[in-house]
Amino acid sequence: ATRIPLVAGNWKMNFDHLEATYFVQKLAWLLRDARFDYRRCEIALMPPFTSLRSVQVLVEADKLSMHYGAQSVSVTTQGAFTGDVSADMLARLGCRYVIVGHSERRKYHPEDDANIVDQVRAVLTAGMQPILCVGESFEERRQGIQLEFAVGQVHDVTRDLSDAEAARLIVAYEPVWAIGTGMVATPQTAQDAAKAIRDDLRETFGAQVAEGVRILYGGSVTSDNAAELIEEADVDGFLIGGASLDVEELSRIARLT
Ligand code: G2H
Repeated sequence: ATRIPLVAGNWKMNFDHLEATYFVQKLAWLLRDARFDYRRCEIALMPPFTSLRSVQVLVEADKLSMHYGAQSVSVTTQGAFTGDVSADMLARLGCRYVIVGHSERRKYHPEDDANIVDQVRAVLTAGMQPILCVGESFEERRQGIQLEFAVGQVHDVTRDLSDAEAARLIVAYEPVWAIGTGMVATPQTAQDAAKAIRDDLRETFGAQVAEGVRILYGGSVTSDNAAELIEEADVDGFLIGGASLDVEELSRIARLT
């Protein structure tokens, strides 16, 4: 299968709507100057909710070949849920992706596996694609159970999906010890996890689905390590936090991917 790599910038709680506008324009200019081929590598930005509309307006007005999405979503469709944003609201803003189950959401908000299953379901129902984040902490790695752990997280959340739903899934393997620490996983570590996840998807959903699902690596990705990580057979791109806040750096990573 030919999987088009995805470079996704997870801005976390950074960039208001004006900063987002500036960033997207600058990124588009940099990539145009570099004659970047968006068909070879897909680019997506995940701004905070408040900046999504600005990104949408710019992408539509300038017909930019970038995609964008949100960092989380409500599991309910509408009603008395103060502070929540529904999947339909995001879909109507033109979002293609929603990050689900990022370790920071699991840590700072009550997002457990049951909630994450419902988020995945909400995203799919609204016609978008979930970027499901999984990955072990240092403790699981120390115990040598990192692969079972990450595979188990994917398996538990996705096992009730239909094959057609699973085909729209994107998985981001983000070992918690590598997030924002500057301690990037080695290419072999990233490949081992991505392969184990793909093998499990193959068992559950068959070869066609498993070969099509993109598995990203996340955790301290920079332009210094992206090129060797993307060489790995089962690493199909990146979910990038810190380095995605520097427009020159993000454009470098996209060109290396
Ligand atoms: C992991 C990653 C982006 P960073 O959270 O999802 O962040 O690249 O800063 O480690």
